[in-house]
Amino acid sequence: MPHRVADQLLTRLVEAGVERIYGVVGDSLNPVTDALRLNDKIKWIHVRNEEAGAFAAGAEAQLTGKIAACAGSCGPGNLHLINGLFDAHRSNAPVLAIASHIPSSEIGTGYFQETHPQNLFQECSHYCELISNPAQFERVLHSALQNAIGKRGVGVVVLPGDVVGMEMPAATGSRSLVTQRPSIRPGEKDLARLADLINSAKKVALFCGIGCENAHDEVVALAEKVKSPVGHTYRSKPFIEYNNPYDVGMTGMIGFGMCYEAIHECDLLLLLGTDFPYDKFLPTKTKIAQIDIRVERLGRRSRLDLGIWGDVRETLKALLPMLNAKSNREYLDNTLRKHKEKLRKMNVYVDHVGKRLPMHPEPVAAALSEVAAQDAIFTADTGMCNVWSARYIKATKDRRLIGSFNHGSMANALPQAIGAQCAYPGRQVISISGDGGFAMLMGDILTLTQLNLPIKVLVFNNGALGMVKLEMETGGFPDYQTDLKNPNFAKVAEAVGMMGVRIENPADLTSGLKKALQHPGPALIDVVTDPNALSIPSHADRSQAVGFALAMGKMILSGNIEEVVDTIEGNIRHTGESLESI
Ligand SMILES: Cc1ncc(C[n+]2csc(CCOP(=O)(O)OP(=O)(O)O)c2C)c(N)n1
Repeated sequence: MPHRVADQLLTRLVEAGVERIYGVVGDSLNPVTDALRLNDKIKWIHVRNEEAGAFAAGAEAQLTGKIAACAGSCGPGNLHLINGLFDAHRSNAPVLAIASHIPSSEIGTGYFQETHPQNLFQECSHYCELISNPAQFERVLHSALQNAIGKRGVGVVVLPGDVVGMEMPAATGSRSLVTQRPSIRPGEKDLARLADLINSAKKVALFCGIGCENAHDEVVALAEKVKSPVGHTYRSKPFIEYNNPYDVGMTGMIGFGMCYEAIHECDLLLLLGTDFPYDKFLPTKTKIAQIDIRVERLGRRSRLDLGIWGDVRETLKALLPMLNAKSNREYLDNTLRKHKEKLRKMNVYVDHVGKRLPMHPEPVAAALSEVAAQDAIFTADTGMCNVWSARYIKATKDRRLIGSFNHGSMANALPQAIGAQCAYPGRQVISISGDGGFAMLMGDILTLTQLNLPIKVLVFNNGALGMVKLEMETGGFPDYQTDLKNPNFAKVAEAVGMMGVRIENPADLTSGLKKALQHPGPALIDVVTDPNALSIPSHADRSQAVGFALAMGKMILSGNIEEVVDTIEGNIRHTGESLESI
């Protein structure tokens, strides 16, 4: 049997540490799938939509830190990868995408299924090249892998079906992929300038991003030494919130707690490994220093007094001995006291409002956090369930939480859970979606039963594209086309061979969730919640209240009085006991 390009592809992927390829088989990919059939070191993970495959690969790469792979057949097959690849790329997840292509002799003729993947994937990759003949294969594949691993993002190889089936020229030997990252420590002068800034400031606040992923202890030590409150982004929540007496929550639209106030009331803000994009939630008058391993991020969100190019952990390790310990805890203690009070008010939605019908989403997330494993992996869809997850799922040392945090795509949670469960077969994996996001790639629940992946899928079934409804209302638009007519998702799950649990009453929450989580196979929990559940941002913006009033006024003028009453009643019900927290 000749050694084909397809066989060599798998050899190289195994060497790179790839354990599986997510995708859908098809025509031009046949030599690859045939090579897979004969290779026991790498598995094919058969998803129902290539987009799910790309999300799954991105999730695997984010969770393991290693390169993951996905593939799509020519034309529409690989085109489906694109949204998941954008997500992986923007999350700095090292992913190799194999975009299979039409026969090389047909390129440029308008052939059946012809697209130009090397153009299409440019924007969502560090490297994207067409392989036109076997002699070119090794170097292009190596470059795609090395770019994905080194620059952290997507590398794409475009492989025509005929080329991938051709015999490889004589073996060229391993190309020694470099996977070990260097640590970047700033120069002494920069460290001294940073130490001076911190030593001369009275009130220092920290705002932590994903760059703090491996720096929990250093961040807490810094906070302890200079008496700083510590805020964090959603993405860095799992790495910063736990075992952290200085934690003050998140800023931004989905934020909570005292983060917004802490970073505005300090006289020096340290941005640690964060590229938090919502600059209107960042201060403009405070002194700001930023540390990031990506130099291009320094200063692009806010004015800077000092930018430091370095790895957060390495920088803090070098910096800590240069700092004078502060003794005045007034700003820190005030902030922590107010934070505790805000958390108490936030929990009103769980303890009191949460007992009412229609069910509110907050007690659902809080109950899930209580019953989920201490090392569970959560994936959260874009939409309101992000708010509930950010606020009520508690971080622990070993829990992980990922979402489409930079790209902001819906329908990410279920396929990301597939990637998580494949990478960690022994861990509890919980996908959290809205009904809109879930339905968007719902076909892939079939993957759970087909591959017997014991994923637990929680759907907030509020019959609405809730986040958009809220955005419309607070933006002054009457909500339009946001209603969803849903089936009983638990019954759908049962029909496809999963356990289905439907929860309509808060009293059944804990038992229903436990039943699903204890089930050894895949399970779906369909939780019916209030479409009018409002989330109050950590820092309320007056224009949103004005927008809401305007939207209601417009709806009254167009005769939709009943809907207005429903919306307002729902929101009053929802915010009733916590209005003072606005
Ligand atoms: C692929 C994609 N399409 C559209 C949007 C815009 N969008 C953001 S949130 C949202 C609604 C989400 O609704 P649902 O999943 O039901 O969750 P809910 O907000 O109701 O909890 C939409 C349409 C998006 N972010 N991604």
